[in-house]
Amino acid sequence: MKHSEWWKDSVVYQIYPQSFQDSNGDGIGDLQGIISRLPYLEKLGVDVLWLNPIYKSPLVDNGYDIADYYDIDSRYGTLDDFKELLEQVHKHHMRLIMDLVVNHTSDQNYWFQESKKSKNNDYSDFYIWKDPKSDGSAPNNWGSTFTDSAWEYVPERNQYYLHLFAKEQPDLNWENPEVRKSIYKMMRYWFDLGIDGFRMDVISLLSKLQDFPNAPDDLPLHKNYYYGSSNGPREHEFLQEMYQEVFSKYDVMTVGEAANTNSDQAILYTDPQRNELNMLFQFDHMHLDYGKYGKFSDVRFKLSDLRRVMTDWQDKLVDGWNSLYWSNHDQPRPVTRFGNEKKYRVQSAKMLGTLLHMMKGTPYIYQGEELGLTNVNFESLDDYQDIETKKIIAEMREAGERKEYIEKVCYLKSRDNARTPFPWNNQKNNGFTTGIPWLNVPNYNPVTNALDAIEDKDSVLHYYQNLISLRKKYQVVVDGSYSNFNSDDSDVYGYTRANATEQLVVICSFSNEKVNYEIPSDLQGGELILSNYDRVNLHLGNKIVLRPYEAAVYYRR
Ligand code: TEU
Ligand code: CA
Repeated sequence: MKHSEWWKDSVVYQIYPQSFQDSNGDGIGDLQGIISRLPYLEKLGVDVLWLNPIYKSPLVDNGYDIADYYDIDSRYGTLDDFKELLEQVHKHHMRLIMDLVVNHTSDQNYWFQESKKSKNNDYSDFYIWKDPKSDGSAPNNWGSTFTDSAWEYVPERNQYYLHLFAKEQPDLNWENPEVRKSIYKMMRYWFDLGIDGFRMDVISLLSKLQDFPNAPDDLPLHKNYYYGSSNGPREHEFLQEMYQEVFSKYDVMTVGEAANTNSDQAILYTDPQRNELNMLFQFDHMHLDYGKYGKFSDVRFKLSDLRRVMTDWQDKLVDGWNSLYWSNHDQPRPVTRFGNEKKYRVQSAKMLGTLLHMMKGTPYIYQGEELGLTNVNFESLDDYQDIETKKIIAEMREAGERKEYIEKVCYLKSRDNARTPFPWNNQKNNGFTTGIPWLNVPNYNPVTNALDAIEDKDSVLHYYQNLISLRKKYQVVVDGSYSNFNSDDSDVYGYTRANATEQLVVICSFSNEKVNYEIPSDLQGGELILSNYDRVNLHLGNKIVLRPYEAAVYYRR
C-alpha cells in the first residue's frame, strides 16, 4: 500500500534532547523538558519533530552508541515519559520521528557483549570480525572518523572487529539475515508505539565490500573513512527488504543520512518506484569548505560552488525528493558558516532561511537556527566535549599546528557549536537548567534568546514563522519545479519555482555590500511576498539595489 506523502509539505524541526530543556535540574535536557516546550514549537509552525537518539547509551558519541534499542536512557526519562511525549506531540498537531542508528551499536549492547566472547555463539556473526594479518596487524588500512584505524583487536577471539566510528561503536554485520531480522523487529516496535518515521543514521554505509580491500593512499581524509562501505553492493537490496518488512506497513516518513553519496546515487535511494527511502541528507554543500584536516578548516565556501551543488541536487531529484538543511548537531551554525555573524547576523540568517525554504524539498530546522544563533567561543580547547573535536585537536597538536589555528578551526567547525544549551531567556543558564549544564561553556553569552525573539517583531524567529507559513499558503513552494537563472553571479543566487499556474522568483544576496541587480526581463513584475528588509526603496525601475544579504521572493501568476 502506498501512503500519502504528507512529508512533502512538512517542515521538520530537529531537537537535540540533551541540550533543549532540562526539567529536573541535573543539567541534561530531557523528555519532560521537551513536553514543556511543545507550545513554542507549535507556534513556530513546524510539522514534524526529529529527536536525536534517546535510547539507552553510554554516550561515548552522545547517543549514537546504543546499548538497548528498546529502552529510553534514564538521563532523558522513562518509556512512559516517551509515550506521554508522543501523545502530546500529536495533540499539538505535530508528528515525531526518531533517530535510527543501525550501522553500529554500542560495545555495551548485549549483542556485542555476547559476540566478542567466542566464535560460536548466537551473536558471533552479528558484527564484522576478521583475522589479523600474518604479522598480527589489522586486516586492512581503513580509517575511522574518531580513531586512526577502523579495527580493534579482541584477544578472546584473536580477531579484529570493524568500527567506522569510535571503537565503542562496532559495526553490525548486515550480511547476516539474523541481524536484519532483529533490526526490522525493533523498527516495528517503535512504529507500533506510534512514531511517525525515522531519520536513519549513516544509512549509506550498511553494505561493506566483502573482500575488504585496502583504500588507496591518496584519498582525502573524509573519503578514506568510508572507503569500502559507502553505497556498497547490497545497500539497495537491504533497504528494499527493509521497506517490505517495515515501512510498507506504516504511514511514516524516512530520511537517510548519506555520507559519500552523490546526486546520481541519491536517485536510487529516493525514486518512489524503487521502494527504499523518501529522502536523503546529502553532504555536497557541507564539503565546500574542507581543507587540510578535512572538515576542520578555515576555508570559506564560494557562492559559485554552493549554487552548483544545490542546483545539481534540485535538478537531479525530480522523481525523488530532497531534504534541505544548513545545519544539524554535527555542523556549525549557518550564520557563522555561510552568512555574516557580526554585522549582518539577522539579515543573513533570514536570507539563508529564505534560500533554503523556498527550494524544492522538505526543510529541516536545527534547534536555535530559528533564532539565528552563531558559533560559540569556548575559552579553552579543554572545554570541548565532542569526541570528533577531541580527536582532531590531538591530531593537529601532534602535527605541530599553532594553538591559535587549532582554536580557530574548532570555533569554525566543532560539533559542540551546535550542542550548547538552548537559550530560552536571559535568566540563569538562559533558562535551560537550574543546575550545571552538561556542556558547560564558561561565560557563554548567546547573541539572543527565544524570549527576546518572541518580543521582537523583526527577529529571525518571526521570519522563520512566516517562511513556514508560506509553504502552507502557496502550493508552488511545495510542488514547483526549480530552475537556477543566474549561474555566474558572484554575489547573488537567483532561482525560480514554477507549477502550471504560479511562479516564485527567489533572489538572495550573499554580499556584505550593496549590489545592483537586474531581474531578467522574463521574470519581472511579480508581487513581493517576502523580504528581509523594509520594502520601501527596493526598486529602481527593473534594477534593484540589493542591500547586504538581502533576500526577496516575488510571486507571479
Ligand atoms: O554522522 C555521520 C557522519 O557522516 C559523520 O562523520 C559526520 O560527517 C561528522 O560528524 C561531521 O563532522 C552521524 C551522526 O549524525 C553523528 O552525530 C554520529 O557521530 C555518527 O553518525 C556516528 O553515528
Ligand atoms: Ca534532566
